[in-house]
Amino acid sequence: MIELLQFRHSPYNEKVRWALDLKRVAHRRRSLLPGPHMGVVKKLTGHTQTPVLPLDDGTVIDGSARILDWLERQHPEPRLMPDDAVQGEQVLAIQRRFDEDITPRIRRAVLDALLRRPRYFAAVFGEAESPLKQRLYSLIVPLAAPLVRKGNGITGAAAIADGIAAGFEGLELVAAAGQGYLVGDRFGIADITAAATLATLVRPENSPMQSPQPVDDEFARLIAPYRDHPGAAWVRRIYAAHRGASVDFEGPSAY
Ligand SMILES: N[C@@H](CCC(=O)N[C@@H](CS)C(=O)NCC(=O)O)C(=O)O
Repeated sequence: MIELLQFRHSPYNEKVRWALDLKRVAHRRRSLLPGPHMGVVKKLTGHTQTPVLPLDDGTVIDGSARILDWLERQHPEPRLMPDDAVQGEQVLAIQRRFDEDITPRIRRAVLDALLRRPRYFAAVFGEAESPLKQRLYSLIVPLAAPLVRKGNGITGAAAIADGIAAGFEGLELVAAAGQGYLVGDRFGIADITAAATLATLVRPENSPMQSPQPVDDEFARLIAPYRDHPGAAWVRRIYAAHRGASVDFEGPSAY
C-alpha cells in the first residue's frame, strides 16, 4: 500500500490528502515532525520538503503539483482537471500562483506567530504525539527557530507584513468566484489548492487541520482579520461541499 509522508498542518500536504480522499486511493499516512523529518525525507528525495509519495515500485513522487498530476492520470475519477485545454492552463496557473507565491508568503506569517509560542507550535505539528513527546519537542523549537525562519524567508517585520497581505490577496482571488469555482463550472485542482492554503487562515470547521484548543492568542490575533472576508465564506463553502474528511488519521485509509 502506498504511504504518504506528510506534515499534518501544511497546505501542500492537505492538497494531496484531499485528492487522495476524493479519488478514494488506498494509502497509509505517516505524519512527520518538522525537524526530525529531514533525515527520512532527504534519504528518499535528496531534499527535505513534504509531501512525498513513495510508490510500491520504488519510484518516489514529490511535490504536491506532481503528486496531483500523477493521481489525475492514475486515478482519473472523479476528474479534478477540466476537459478544456485552455481551462486546464488556467487551473495550472492558479495552482502555480498559490504554490510558488501566495502559500510560501502566508506561511511566513503563520510560522512567525507559531514560533513565538513553542508550546503551541509543538501542539500543532505534534498533534499525533504523546504529551511527553510534545513537551520535549517544544523545548527544541526555540533552538531550531532561527533555522526555520531563515529557511522560510522570515527575515523581519516586512516579510511578516507581506505574508499577512498575501492572505488577503488569496482571499480576494477566491472571493471573485462568488458562489462558483475558480475555473469553469466544476470543482477541481485550482479550488483544492486555493482552499487548502487559505484553510490555514480561515480554519473551516470540517478541515482535518483543526487548531489545538485553546487557540493561542498570538495565532488567534493573526487569523481574526480574515474571518469576515467574503473569500473566507468561499473557503468554508468549498470545504463543506467537497472536502469529505472531518478528521485526519494515521495508518491505513478506510477504502
Ligand atoms: N512546492 C512544494 C512545497 C512543499 C513545502 O514547502 N513543504 C513544506 C511544508 S508546508 C515542508 O515540508 N517544509 C519542510 C522543509 O522544507 O524541510 C510542494 O508543492 O509540495
